[in-house]
Amino acid sequence: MKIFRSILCTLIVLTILLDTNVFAQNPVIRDQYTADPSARVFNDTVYLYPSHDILATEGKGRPGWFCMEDYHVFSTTNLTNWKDYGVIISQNKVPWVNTKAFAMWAPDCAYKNGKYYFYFPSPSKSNGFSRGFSIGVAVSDHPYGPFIPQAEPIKDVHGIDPCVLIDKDGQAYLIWAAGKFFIVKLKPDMLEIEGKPRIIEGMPSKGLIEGPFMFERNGIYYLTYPHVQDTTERLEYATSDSPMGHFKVRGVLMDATPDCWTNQCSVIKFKNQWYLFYHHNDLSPHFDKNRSVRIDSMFFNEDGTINKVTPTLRGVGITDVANEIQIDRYSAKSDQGASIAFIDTSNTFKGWKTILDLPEAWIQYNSVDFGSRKTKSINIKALSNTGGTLQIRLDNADGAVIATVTIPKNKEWSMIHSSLTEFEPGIHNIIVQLNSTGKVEIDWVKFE
Ligand code: FUB
Repeated sequence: MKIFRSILCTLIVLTILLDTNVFAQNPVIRDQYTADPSARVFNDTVYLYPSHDILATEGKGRPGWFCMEDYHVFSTTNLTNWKDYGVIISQNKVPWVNTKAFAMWAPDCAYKNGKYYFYFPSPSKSNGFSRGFSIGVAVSDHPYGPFIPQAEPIKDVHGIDPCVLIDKDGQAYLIWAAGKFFIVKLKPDMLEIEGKPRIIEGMPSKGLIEGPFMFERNGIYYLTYPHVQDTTERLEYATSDSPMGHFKVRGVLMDATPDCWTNQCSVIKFKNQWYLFYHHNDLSPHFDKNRSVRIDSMFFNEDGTINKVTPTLRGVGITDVANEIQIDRYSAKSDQGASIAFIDTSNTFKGWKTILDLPEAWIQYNSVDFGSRKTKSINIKALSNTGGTLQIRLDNADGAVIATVTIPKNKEWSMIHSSLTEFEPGIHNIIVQLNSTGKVEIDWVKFE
């Protein structure tokens, strides 16, 4: 009976975890901080292995600095709806990790011969925090765990931000940062290195480099990495015809921003499109050690160079019309009268709102899938201390107006329901415009 009850409890917990629906758009995870995203495609599903930033508190990490004690893994099949599988590794479950360090930094995951290998850096008990990081491995039968950590870190590897490249011939390479970038072959067991680590030559010699991520496309090996060229990290990339180098710096992948000192990225090809996973401090604008993962599309030129990626709020993926559409993650907006703010500055995890406060101010949200079943109405979660009128239209040739909604004067957020005057099947960009004077705040819109 006891065993049966415990199995039942485990199943319930698992079901809750697997059903957790994390938000779409940027940032992609909105109920916790995530950073240093390592994205991998396993079995047609995208898995995201980020660092998990938390706020240091008394006796837990160093206030004002990075603080991480565990890792979660997330997955998606459409880049829009994410599942959180919960904690896969925590520092107090790894025999070799210094549990006073709270420094479970950027990880990666690789698949080989039926097993998943999760690589993560941390100061070790024997090294102590000041003497640098070691890199350990945890092994699982599934990309989402449970992962069993090895008793000791990888021998003769010292540094942070591990990345594993499995080459076309099946050879696995471990790459990491320790002032410079290092690379070494992994033995077939994926747990030990083969030979001596080599420095990757050709990298910038001035300004910090870290977070290496290597991938291959059409015989070109790309090495992406954050680099402090000026005052904060920008993403750059280098190329080579071999994983071992020599690499040549090719350019900037994403410009630096003043608000977030770090950035780190990974690259995947999923359903014929290339994506750049990176981070910013969207949910913590005043403390850049609490970061959030973003995704944007990435495009190659014919000669194999990469177009610089412009960060967006809209991110990627097609939003189902029946979802709560967070138009504050916009694709475009009018220069005046349209702004974005946190719903509650004391709890940023509640997300953002759109504020329209000039006649004809508008905001546009791209790629909403209306499907083929007739959509009849719209729900808008709104707040207005003046009252106002919103017009909802499609960004197509005839700019079809699909709804005109009166938002009543109200001191509280309320749901306003209105019929659609038109329906057009398929994928559309939607525009929400203020068609009156006054001020209307919008949390989200949703169609039925
Ligand atoms: O997240 C902690 C560290 O910050 C990472 O390991 C670095 O690459 C930087 O993002």
